Amino acid sequence: MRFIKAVLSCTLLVGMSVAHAAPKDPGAQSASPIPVIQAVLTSPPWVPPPTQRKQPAKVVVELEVIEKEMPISEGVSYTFWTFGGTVPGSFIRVRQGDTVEFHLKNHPSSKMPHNIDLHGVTGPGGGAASSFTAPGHQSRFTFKALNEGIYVYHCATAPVGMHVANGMYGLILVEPPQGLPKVDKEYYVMQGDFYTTGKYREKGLQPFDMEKAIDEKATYVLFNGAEGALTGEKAITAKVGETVRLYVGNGGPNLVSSFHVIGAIFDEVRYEGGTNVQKNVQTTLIPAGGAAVVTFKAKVPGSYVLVDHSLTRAFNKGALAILKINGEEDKSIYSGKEVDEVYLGDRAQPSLAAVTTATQAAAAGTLTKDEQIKAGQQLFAGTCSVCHQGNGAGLPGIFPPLAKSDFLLGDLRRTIGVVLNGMSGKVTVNGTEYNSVMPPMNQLNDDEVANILTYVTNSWGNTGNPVSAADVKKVRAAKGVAKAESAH
Ligand code: HEC
Ligand SMILES: [Cu+2]
Repeated sequence: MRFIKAVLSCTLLVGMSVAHAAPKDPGAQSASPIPVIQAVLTSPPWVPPPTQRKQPAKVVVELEVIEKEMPISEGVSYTFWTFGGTVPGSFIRVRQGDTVEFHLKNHPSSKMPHNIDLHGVTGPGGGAASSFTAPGHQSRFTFKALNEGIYVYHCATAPVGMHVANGMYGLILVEPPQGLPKVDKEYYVMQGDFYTTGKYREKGLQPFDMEKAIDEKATYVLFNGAEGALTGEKAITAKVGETVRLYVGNGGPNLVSSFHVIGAIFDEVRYEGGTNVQKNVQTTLIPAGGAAVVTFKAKVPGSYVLVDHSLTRAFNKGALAILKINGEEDKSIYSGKEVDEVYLGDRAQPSLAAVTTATQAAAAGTLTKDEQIKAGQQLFAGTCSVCHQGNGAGLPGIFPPLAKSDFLLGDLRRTIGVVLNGMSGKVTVNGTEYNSVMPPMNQLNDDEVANILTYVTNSWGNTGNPVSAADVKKVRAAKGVAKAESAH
């Protein structure tokens, strides 16, 4: 529905006029006029309709740079620099042989100058040299789309890495003259890595961290510019029997993507965005500043998870999106049972509103125990329940219980230490010995640990005082000490 709306509103803007062509234009019929067409641009995940033109045209593209604050994760915002107000920028679709008149505008509210380098342009800088545009100005250049393919465009203003890290990239499709084979659904997905001074999911407005960017230590790796941009209500969809085509780009600035859809095999991949087609592909590598076109038929209903198969990026940095396929089961292909919720935890559908409420309350100094418990419950589901189970009962012989655990309730400082530093070796809980390993959970910030433990110490029959972020901070500072204690 959103797609139709986008296309309709764009179609109204399409101005079609006819210019009497310069006959030297090689792609054009010598005497016939070249149509002048206003390009239809779409916001991700939508793709403009096929050009369906038999001849080249002069296509006018108007793209505006807008610097704006937008959510990057639940309760976290970031000042993005965008082509067209979205990350990735507007999708541009032209036909091989078209002459593209490109207008780059830089909104008056911008603080920075910007330009554009389109990988589909043949010429120095891919347009960058001709498009340097100060705030409140616009520039224009023209290029001929000589080669078909799917191409990345990006800002190339110094410091280039910073402009790109702030979201300045998108895709331009140059269709082959005969067009691409017809499919049922087309979507626009683009990966990017982001660098914030705060930790992953640390709340509030997060500034760009140049040092992390230079070290290539991404805080977030995302599809379409925000955690949850393509999950839950915003998941992309298809019906059983439909053919889905994804235009997948990678803006970088630094990381290459091992693009994979959990549970699907790509029938065809136009790898590196080129014209060769590879068939039956599980994972396709998309370099920074590169793109691919993947096509597959939706055969079995369910939730399919798009990931960068460098998996901590998917599960700990946000590189995760959902394709929801609706329709009839086909038991001859797959016996049933949905994607395991435990596998995805809270990642598939980040409903972390209570976490945001608690963070805001903590900042305002009004945080209540009840708010901590609600936030902790959501975080526990995504972080701890996979082992200790949603009801805190653990699993016999492997994961000790948190419900009514004498160990946990006996020494809160020690318990905080277990969460931050992990645990290994023998531990006795309610008279039963466990000898296993819990990995450190030190990716959680002080607020998150405090809220989780307030939830844990006030659930399943446990009762206790709230744990404060200050308590956690103290234990984190005394890391070595806590480790020694928890080993006993
Ligand atoms: C990957 C599985 C795993 C995850 C995730 C995990 N734990 Fe554990 N946890 C364990 C194991 C295994 C032990 C026992 C370690 C041993 O035998 O030395 C343990 C021990 C504990 C203990 C001490 C023993 C007890 O039952 O009181 C506490 C407290 C605890 N975990 C809390 C948490 C909390 C809170 C989280 C989420 C922030 C969490 N754990 C996440 C596996 C896990
Ligand atoms: Cu820029």
